[in-house]
Amino acid sequence: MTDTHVSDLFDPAEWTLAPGAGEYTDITAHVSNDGRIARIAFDRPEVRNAFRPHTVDELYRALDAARQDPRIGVVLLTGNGPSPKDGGWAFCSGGDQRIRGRDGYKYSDDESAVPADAQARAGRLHILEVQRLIRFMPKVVIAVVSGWAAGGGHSLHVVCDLTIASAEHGRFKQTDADVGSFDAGYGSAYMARQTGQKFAREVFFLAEEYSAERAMQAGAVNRVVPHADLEREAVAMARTILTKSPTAIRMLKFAFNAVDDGLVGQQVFAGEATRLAYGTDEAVEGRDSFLEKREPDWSPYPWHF
Ligand code: S0N
Repeated sequence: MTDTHVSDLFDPAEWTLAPGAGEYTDITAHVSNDGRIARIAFDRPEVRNAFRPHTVDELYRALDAARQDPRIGVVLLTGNGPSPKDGGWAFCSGGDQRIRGRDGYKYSDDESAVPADAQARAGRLHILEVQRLIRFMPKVVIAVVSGWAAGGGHSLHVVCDLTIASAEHGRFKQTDADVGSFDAGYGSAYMARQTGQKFAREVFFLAEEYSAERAMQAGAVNRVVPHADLEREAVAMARTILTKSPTAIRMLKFAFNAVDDGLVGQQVFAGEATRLAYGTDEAVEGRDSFLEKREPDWSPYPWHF
């Protein structure tokens, strides 16, 4: 696909190719012209944007690049479309079932394309590493659900901070139990925290399709908008978030996470607290007293109540 024909919803005037994105085959990665929003999209519309390990490798790299870019505050995760085969739209339909083996997913459906050093990376379920990257990056990740969110694609939208969905094409279905697969982590247990146990169990146990409107009623989707406006509305949400304090947003994200993330959640939140503390005169005195080989003078710093 050329850069000007990424997806029917993609506005080429808004975006430039992200650094290194020209090498990607399974995703597209762009940055808004002002450098503050990343748009990362599954680009396998002919299979409803199912991911193979190679897709996941690229997705991880693109997300990590966005994480490390200090200008970027919001990431839009979406699926390009429509399918050239039948016009269908998808956010993501999860793991590519054609290459699923007994110990995970094969690197590629084309064995001749597998690089020698990729053998050790085959047979993995490393979409979970992507889930953790989304969860722990100190930026807001918005799932922009342009069509089907199914299986592992359903789980990805669950783990994103916010979800905006197409009114006409946004469709949700958790097919894990249909295909002998199960996301027993964020995809299910965290979904139950969002929607309540009964709805989450119904979604997994019955594996029935449900609409974007129903997902919003259940608390799993933030906004449902006309399909043609989906990316424009997602960018507008991102622009609103970008008017806020970056430190406040990152502390809030990690505070929302902490209650469900156990000691890892506490560690992430505490790391941010330590970083803030390093900026105080009190912490600087601790460092300087060590370097100057003297006792610290804490007298200017009261025991606040
Ligand atoms: C998405 C569905 C509901 C769309 O139905 P629709 O619109 O009728 O289209 P189809 O005709 O079915 O599909 C069009 C073409 O796309 C191919 N295709 C669709 N999905 C996949 C897929 N996942 N893998 C491979 N191909 C796919 C179709 O075959 C068809 O191709 P052609 O035209 O050649 O016939 C419907 O397609 C559907 O139900 N898809 C399957 C959804 C699914 O079961 N996904 C896998 C679920 N499991 C996972 O994702 C596990 C992922 C994982 O790694 C994991 C592991 C451990 C812990 C957590 C996870 C996790 O993240 O979940």
